[in-house]
Amino acid sequence: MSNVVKPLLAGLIASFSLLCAGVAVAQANDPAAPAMTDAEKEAAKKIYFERCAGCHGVLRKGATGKNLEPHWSRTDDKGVKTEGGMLKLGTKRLTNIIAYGTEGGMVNYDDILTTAEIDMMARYIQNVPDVPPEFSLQDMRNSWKLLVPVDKRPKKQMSKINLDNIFAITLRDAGKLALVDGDTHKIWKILDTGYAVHISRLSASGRYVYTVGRDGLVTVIDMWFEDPQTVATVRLGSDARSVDVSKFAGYEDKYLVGGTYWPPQYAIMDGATLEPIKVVSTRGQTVDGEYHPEPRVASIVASRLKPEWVINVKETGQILLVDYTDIDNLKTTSVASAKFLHDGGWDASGRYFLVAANASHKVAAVDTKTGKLAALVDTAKIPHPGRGANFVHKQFGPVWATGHLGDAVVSLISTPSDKAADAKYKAHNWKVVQELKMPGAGNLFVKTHPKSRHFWADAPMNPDRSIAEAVYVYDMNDLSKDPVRIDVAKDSGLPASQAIRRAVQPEYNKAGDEVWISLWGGKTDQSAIVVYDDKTLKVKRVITDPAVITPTGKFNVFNTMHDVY
Ligand code: DHE
Repeated sequence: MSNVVKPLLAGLIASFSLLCAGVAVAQANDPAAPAMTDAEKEAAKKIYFERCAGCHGVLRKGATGKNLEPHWSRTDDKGVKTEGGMLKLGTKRLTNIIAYGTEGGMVNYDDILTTAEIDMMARYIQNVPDVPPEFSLQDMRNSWKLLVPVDKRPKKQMSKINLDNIFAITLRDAGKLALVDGDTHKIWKILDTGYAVHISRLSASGRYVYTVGRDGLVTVIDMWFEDPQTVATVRLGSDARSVDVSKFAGYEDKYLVGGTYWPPQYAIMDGATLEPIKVVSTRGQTVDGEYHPEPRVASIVASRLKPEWVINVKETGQILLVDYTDIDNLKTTSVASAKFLHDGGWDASGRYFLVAANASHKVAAVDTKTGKLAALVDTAKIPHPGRGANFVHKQFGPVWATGHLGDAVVSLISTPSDKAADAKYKAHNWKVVQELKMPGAGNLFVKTHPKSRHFWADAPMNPDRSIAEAVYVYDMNDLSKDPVRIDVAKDSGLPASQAIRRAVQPEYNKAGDEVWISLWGGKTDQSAIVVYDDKTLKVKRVITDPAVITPTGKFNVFNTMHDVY
């Protein structure tokens, strides 16, 4: 055994036994790795969790981002072995990559991290990854706080606010959620949540807003109070992205399910109180037949056709259809698709869920009626749909759209329809029928509305400021026309800022006549939500306030409840 492998193995064995014991692990380090003080290691660990783990994984095995282990080796189907790793790249090269990004899609951090922090991160990733502790059902139970029991909550809505048109808006770096009245454009309430809430989802009743923070904290907010209140919280683990309620008739809001990145598992809770009921691990085999120790739970949606959740497991490429009618004897269908499942949405019929297998450059479509894979569609690089967007294409009939992080296009995929009049489109089903040209790569979200003929796409991850601060609007009546560029940062009227203010995530109001865009600015800068008239594409309102810091995801209550997109 080589001198390099020996200490690594010892480190892994040590971490494995501690992992089993559920204890935080201090890893043995490779002597070839650059030295770090304990304080530097702690600081780097925090930055890694906040900025890097989402794409590269806690164990650094890679997903949307590359493998960042000190050493890695892989053998392909022909038996050819390749070796690599951070130690091979070395501090200088890694410093450059972290500072300036790569053409492969890694963003630049020179405007987010200091030179000293970049150097520290370059050294950190040459050291053996830290393995965080496991998190059991009992840990969840210990973290659970029922702040207002169900019988102490209002029996009816106490305010006159139009709840259907409330927007739940993530204030990412502030660790808060703003509830904004979509009718008056006024902030109704700002509530504390977990760190960098990732998504908000609505109860089937439209009364409760569920949030999930990157730190794994789930909160449930009751909007029936005169003044909305957080009524329960629970921790799912140390890193999470997704939640949804049960939506099948007779089970509405009975359960909540939450997925974690770390530990790799999902948890089922009581929908009204968040009391933990069951935890299920997602560790196992990838669709390529390798064991993966960290298959993270990406998007989750609730079916209305069956009492099931669609749970997408990123690294294994398995789409789990989890039947929640008997939680003690849980029945799960595993649908093999492609690796690196991420975000996705329903087609117009609500039968097929389309999910990006992002680093495989594919979209997987699962047929929730038959419980089988309907299609694996090859697309341009790194599809990133958010929930995608459905509309009827003049030439190709019903399509579902996704943008791309890695390519300057929006892909339109033909989806099946039961309508006799749509039979003529059948030959196109599950094919990319058109690619709409974008000004550059770096798209994250697309959106339209059944009442609109406009189709909106952002490009917040594009390194060019003039592209990242704008959104692009296509006319669905004539998709051969270039999109209209809207400069959201300029329209906000906010003073010039050093940090790029990324225009992110178009979201319609309930009526489908306004589009709200977040300006995701620096982590201490006052920012804004800019509201556009969907017909005229003119600014209708700029919602700003000192508390509006790093707004990102916005979730209109009605559209989120009814999957309108
Ligand atoms: Fe997201 C959805 C994961 C970075 C804003 N994001 C999702 C989903 C997943 C995910 C799995 C689907 C949830 C669902 O539907 O159940 N996101 C990740 C990451 O792993 C990643 C790449 C890195 C990370 O560290 O988290 C990442 N996401 C971001 C951002 O940086 C964004 C732009 C800003 C932010 O607030 O963090 C961001 N992600 C969003 C939003 C959605 C989302 C707004 C929901 C879109 C929707 O319309 O439903």
